[in-house]
Amino acid sequence: MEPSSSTKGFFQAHPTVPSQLQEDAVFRRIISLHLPSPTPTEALEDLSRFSNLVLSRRVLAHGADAERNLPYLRPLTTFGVENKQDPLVTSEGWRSLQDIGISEGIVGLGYIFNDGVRWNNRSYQFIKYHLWTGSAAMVTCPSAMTDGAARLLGKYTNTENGVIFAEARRRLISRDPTIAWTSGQWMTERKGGSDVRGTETVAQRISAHDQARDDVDANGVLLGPWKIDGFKWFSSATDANMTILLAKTGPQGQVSAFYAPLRRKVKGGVDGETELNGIRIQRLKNKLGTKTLPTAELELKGMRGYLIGQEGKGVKEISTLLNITRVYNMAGAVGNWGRGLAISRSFARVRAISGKLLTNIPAHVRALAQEHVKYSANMHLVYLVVALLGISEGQDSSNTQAAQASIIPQSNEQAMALLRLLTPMAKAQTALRSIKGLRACMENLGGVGYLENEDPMLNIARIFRDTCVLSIWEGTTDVMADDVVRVMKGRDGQACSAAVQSWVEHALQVAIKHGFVPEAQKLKGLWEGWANDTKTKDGERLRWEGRKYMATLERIVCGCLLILDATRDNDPVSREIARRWIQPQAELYDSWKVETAWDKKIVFGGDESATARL
Ligand code: MFK
Repeated sequence: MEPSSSTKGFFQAHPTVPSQLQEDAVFRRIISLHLPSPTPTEALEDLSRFSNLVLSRRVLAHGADAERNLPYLRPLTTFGVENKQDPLVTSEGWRSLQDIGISEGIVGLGYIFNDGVRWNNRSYQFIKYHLWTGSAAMVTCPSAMTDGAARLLGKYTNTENGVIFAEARRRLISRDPTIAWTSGQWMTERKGGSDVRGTETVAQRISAHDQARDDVDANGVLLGPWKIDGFKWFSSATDANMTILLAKTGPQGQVSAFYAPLRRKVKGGVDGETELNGIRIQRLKNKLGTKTLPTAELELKGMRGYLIGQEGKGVKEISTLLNITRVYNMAGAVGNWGRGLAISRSFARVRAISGKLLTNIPAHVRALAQEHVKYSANMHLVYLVVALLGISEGQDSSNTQAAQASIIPQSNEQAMALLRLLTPMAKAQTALRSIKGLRACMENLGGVGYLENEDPMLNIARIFRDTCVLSIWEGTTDVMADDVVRVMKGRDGQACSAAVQSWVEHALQVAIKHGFVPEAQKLKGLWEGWANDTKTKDGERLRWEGRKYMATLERIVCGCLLILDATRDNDPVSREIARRWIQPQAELYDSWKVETAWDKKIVFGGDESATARL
């Protein structure tokens, strides 16, 4: 829509956020790196369609509806009796976005193996997810837990209750919204979120005699032989079909993991009537962001479920799920940030100050360029972790440019070691950086950025609010630092260090061969310090400085990734980004005007209209 004549001096046109597939140079490089080379046409067509869909009026209207009509509870029936049937109300927009995510395969794509093309499904899934997250009004949270639950249950489909787990998994990964399920992940209790050993919820095995034949879930499947009582304090996605939860078992009160459907058939009910499976929603949380997401306090009284894996191994079991939700967390962070930057670029192309477009104001472009360097580094980090996750599940990245460029490690052992170490670091760093980055994006739009816009296309404030949670849930920054230290000081610490060392050394050889000599020296020094400290300092000391060690590891790994990417084709902008990331404090240019010209190329790439005055 054209602005009115009174605003014309400030805005030369209405800002229109372009498809990130066309316009986000970093995203395009990630696609070319991590999808098979040459990029399959079917993938490009799907991404092209989807990149337009996520910015369509229909999808944005669903998001706006979900924000306007927040979930609420109706705990009592008309006659004041507890409403066990349908106490939670969600919006049309929320449910529609959930269905779109399901049918687009936001979870399912990770599990569908293509015949013919060798393909890392995880890479493709998360590339699509990058486009989705800024438009999805947080249905990505249940998607993350659904994916993690599918992976966990998939490990146990050949066990005693395997048929039940297999059926749940089939629904969790389905792309048909009429049969697909979502899952919750209930760990956090009043005693604390990070320390799950303090779990107070208890599960007791009931005798076969006490299991009535008509104790069945909403689909007629027998309810599990464990009765679970307790209280869950922060339970996201209370509208899910099932959950994975932790509860203590046995005389020693060891933490075990359970599967439980959320609904069961009402005994004697008519027409297949169902109710919650021993769950009372005490209240919904009132949060800074993620408002569309029904996060609740739940009282569990006689909830019925099935044990997953070995009794007492609940933390280990649920870590399968956690490691996947942490990948969603990091991909969500760079996805939201990428949307914020796309909005910032589109705004700069139309906003004029004293007759000059923001694209021609060096200070503005400089700040944008600094953000683009960090975004680029974090994108490479996230999509390495994503590829490693796929490899850990038996998928194949060997026919990608990432493999040719030695971004993908040579051996599986090396890949597993990198995955274990980089997951917590990447989760923590991308969350912190994207929160800061989106704050800067709000500022890029001036007052408009601070508005809770009715125009959902430009609502960076909403994206910022939703991003703030990413450094908190799924383990805070300190918990992630603690996890990194556990890995380095644990039984596999030495093997892990050796795996990272050989990956870094190879990257440094490539760097020197391609003229990144000072950068290679800098990274070498950082790596030697990191490796030496993590070997010689004790765990307690390392934990005290945990954030510093994560930031240094990020600098090293992202530096290597940016170099390995840039040397593929010697793209000048990519080389520049690598130099800036590795030596952020260095004086790299002869004059500020030269620096300004590079800033513009980093932000606007080959966009002729924006870079015309270089
Ligand atoms: C955009 C979308 C994003 C996602 C949305 C999700 C919605 C989120 C809702 C939530 O917030 S859910 C709750 C989030 N809570 C956490 O993330 C918990 C944070 N705390 C931790 O991660 C702690 O490190 C942990 C609870 C795991 C520590 O517990 P313990 O009991 O001290 O664990 P311990 O003894 O170190 O490890 C037990 C076993 O698990 C060990 O294996 P072994 O028995 O073989 O020795 C560990 O190696 C293994 N383990 C622990 N963490 C692991 C792991 N294995 C692999 N990966 C890990 N991350």
